[in-house]
Amino acid sequence: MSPTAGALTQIAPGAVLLHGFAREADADLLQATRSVMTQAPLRHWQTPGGYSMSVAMSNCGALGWVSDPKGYSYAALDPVSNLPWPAMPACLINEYVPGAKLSLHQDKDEKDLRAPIVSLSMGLPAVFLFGTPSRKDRAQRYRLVHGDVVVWGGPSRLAYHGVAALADGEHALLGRRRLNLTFRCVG
Ligand code: MD3
Ligand code: FE
Repeated sequence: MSPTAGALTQIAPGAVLLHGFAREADADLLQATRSVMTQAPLRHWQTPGGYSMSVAMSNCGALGWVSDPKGYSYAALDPVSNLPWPAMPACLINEYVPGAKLSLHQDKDEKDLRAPIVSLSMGLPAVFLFGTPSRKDRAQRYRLVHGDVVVWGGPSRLAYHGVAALADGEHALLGRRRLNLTFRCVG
């Protein structure tokens, strides 16, 4: 069972899980997200290691996160269409289909690491892995469900984190997938 909507879980100093915080707004959020994904289609970026990511990504706002064999960056244009990203709500959109995962990593491509990252989960539940700023420390597991919002700041901003391979399932609103939106101060 997930905690009831409105409950808070302190994950670590600077990291708070707001259970079901965005659930009532889900239809509006999905509509806005669909509009972004129509303008800037989801893409499987190539990593510097030469792999194609299982997570599909889109962006909106002034700068969007992209990757190619030369490295990661925040770019003003979608490298595929060469068009600017759709207007705010400024965020990175990740789509997970069953089996898709995101390996343990730190988010440090943003210019001002004092700003927190806010994430919103929609659709199928995910097992979120949350470690510490040291790669060697074992990661804790948290279940993130539809409508959950997490704020990651302060001492948690540089923690290693990832998403375990998505389990198959069917979500009433989103279908067979999970969307994750992250709002970040990048420029
Ligand atoms: C903790 N996305 O896009 S969101 C990512 O569910 C990313 O798609 C995951 O990690 C996803 O980089 C997790 C939660 C999140 C985002 C950024 C963080 C947790 C974080 C930055 C620092 C610490
Ligand atoms: Fe991340």
